[in-house]
Amino acid sequence: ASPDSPVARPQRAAAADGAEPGVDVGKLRKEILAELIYSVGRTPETASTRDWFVATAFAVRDRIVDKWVKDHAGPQPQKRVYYLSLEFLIGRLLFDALNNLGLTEQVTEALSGLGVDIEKVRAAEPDAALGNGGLGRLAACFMDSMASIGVPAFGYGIRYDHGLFRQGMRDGWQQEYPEDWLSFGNPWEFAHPEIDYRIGFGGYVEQVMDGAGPRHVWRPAETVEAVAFDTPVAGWRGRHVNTLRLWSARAPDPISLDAFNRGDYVGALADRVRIESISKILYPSDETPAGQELRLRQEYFFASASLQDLIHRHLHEHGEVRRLSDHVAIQLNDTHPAIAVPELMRILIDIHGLPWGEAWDITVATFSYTNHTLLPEALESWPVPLMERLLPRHMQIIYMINALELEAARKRRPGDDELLSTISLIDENNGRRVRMGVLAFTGSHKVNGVSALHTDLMKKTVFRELHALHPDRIVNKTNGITFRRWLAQANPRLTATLIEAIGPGLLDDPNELEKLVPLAGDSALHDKLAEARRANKIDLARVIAERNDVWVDPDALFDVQIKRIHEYKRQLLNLLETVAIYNAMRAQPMRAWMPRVKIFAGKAAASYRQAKLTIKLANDIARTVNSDPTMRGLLKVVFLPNYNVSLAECIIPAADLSEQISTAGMEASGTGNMKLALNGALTIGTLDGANVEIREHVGDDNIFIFGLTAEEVEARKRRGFDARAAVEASPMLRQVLDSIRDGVFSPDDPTRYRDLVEGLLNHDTFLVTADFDAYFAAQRQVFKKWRDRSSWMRSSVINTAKVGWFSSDRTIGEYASEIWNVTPSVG
Ligand code: T68
Repeated sequence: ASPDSPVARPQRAAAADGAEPGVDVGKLRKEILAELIYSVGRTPETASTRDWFVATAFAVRDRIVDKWVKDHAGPQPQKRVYYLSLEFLIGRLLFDALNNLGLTEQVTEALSGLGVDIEKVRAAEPDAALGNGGLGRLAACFMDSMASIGVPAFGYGIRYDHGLFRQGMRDGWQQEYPEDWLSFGNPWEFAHPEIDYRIGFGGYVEQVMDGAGPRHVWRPAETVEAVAFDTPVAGWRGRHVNTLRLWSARAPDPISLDAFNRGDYVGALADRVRIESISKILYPSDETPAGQELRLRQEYFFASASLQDLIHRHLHEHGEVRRLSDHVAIQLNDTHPAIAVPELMRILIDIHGLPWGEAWDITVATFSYTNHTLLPEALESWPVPLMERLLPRHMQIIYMINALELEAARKRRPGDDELLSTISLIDENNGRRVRMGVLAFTGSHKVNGVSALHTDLMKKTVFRELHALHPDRIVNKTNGITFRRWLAQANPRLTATLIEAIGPGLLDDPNELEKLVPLAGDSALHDKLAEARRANKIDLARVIAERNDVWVDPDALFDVQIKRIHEYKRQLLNLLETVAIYNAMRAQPMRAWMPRVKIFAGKAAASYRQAKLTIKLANDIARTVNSDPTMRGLLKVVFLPNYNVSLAECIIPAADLSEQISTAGMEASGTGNMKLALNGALTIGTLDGANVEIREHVGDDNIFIFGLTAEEVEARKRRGFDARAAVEASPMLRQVLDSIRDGVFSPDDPTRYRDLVEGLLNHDTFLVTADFDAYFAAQRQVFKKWRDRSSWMRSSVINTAKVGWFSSDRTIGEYASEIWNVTPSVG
């Protein structure tokens, strides 16, 4: 089966969108038809599903544009927010737009009148995957929320020709294939070849004298043009429309005619290919440093284009740069755009002639920075020689910032050399590198973590010294998700049931979900919810059958772990429990086992061997278990290939159990945990990231918490953790590891997992063995509850009812008031 085959979708709930009554279906039908003929150049007789998609998208886009143009006309009375992110994991946009404009019903009807099934049209849209995982998806949710609550904003990023790779499986091993979302064009975007900025690289810095004294001039050796592509982002009920502006790299000279005329046709294009490679491909690095020049070029390319663009707009509206921070707030999504800090300094000083002190005050007042990880290997740093070669003026500015900051710190804590070396922008321990985290921190007035625990750990670990020097700088902004996509669009059946129970107010205000609490024990509601969920599970079962050729029982418990594959996320722990259950079921086949399906999905970074081996192990276990007749279908294991936003929208509404089992202290927040809880799955998880706050909201009885806490993890590691002793103490774990090591799941290559098991015993960095028994016990609690249908359903309702707080509208509201100092115009 093709990994991109359409996902079956149910009928939508009436009024589950921002319905604008009075939109004439006949008129819409005419508009779609006109787009098909005049913009796509097809007739209904010759149109493919893709052509219909493009025609529909154009018709919908037209309705957004009027408002968009109005929202961008003239100076903004409000401060504008610029969200700089190297990733926007937006997924498909058609239903986003339809839902927010309240056109879902009408467009469904209009298309149906033309003999076209909207679900097929929906599936014809490529899934825009300009991001790796949570960080990129968060940026997409934030764009929706900023438009919905009325924060005037631009998202700035890169228009990669190829997004995150498509994941295929060959013999159970992950294969990466290029992704090609633009191959048929993109009806949502407006190309603006006239909006183009020059981005320099390399060269040298000169000091020149002008009227005001000495000035630095950077003479780059090479120039790249950044060209704008704009996508309008319409918020809820179309009240506000923002812009996602993505930059594409263009060579100033399209071809070398000299080379061409010499007959060197490849050489004639070589420069262009090299220069334009900047926006060719998304870096497939989830929390592993790319360590490559191209990545640094991407970062500077988009940071510089975005700053030039926003300053141009600011000057046009306000005439001078001195009051930039009154009108502009720039959010750095992780350190990837942190080079914007010295870039703004360069622009203010070298181009606008401001003195250093004033430029620095403006810079710090304008920037703020979000940290998404504490993992030391994921903290970005660049070799000084590389920076000096590529960005010589920026390196001078970085040295200057460093000197002034260290000087200030020395005055406050004389003699504390330890302090100076930890807060220095230059890491001297690893062959001189620029620490981008320190640069982002130093250049920002606010720095935020993404969950309460993560923020707390930031203060105690990576930013301990900087926090001591700037105690008001670090703040928490617990992540959120847009309920419009993750409830209303992804799960129309649940949404319709909820609206029937508590009214449509929940669409505008997620806190209204609390109205479910008094109904949590209502058996009639349970029946309706169970029916909706069963239908979602049948839809997912069909997708599993199609993609994996495995049939799963929709009445089984669907136990779901969907996220990037990473050792700290501990897919391995889940697999070990799977094997333990498999062993137990084989040993006692006649016990009354509850049917369960273990569902995994996620991509591994192409260079991450251990993660790719985990995928292979999952597939090996799946093959063994699924083909074992003694299982009688009571246990099924599935690894769904090519996890992306669209697949998530299909899995999440069908999940019963949500696996959030990272080693405590390592998952900054998680956002899948929120999506699954919202859709009524119960969480089994550690006290990590936002799980901690989810527990506070849903209550202890409605979540399965197990394992070491972040503090205990730290203490264990300090003491030196002995995995062998842990395994000796757990006969079950021993048996599980023996069977994997001895080739029970890899008879074709019995030694395949020997190193994996030995590695676990020698250095269990992520404390898998330490948490195994507790996890196994928690899984037994899950089944105890699952047997008691009404208790399970009650907890499920409470989960949905209590997670309204995790709406990204709430998160954005907090950024607006506590970081950006802007007042949302809606809500
Ligand atoms: C995620 N980070 C966190 N990083 O892991 C997750 N990294 O806990 C959190 O919920 C989410 O951010 C949103 O805050 C990432 O997704 C990356 O994708 C990434 C990409 C490039 C380089 C480093």
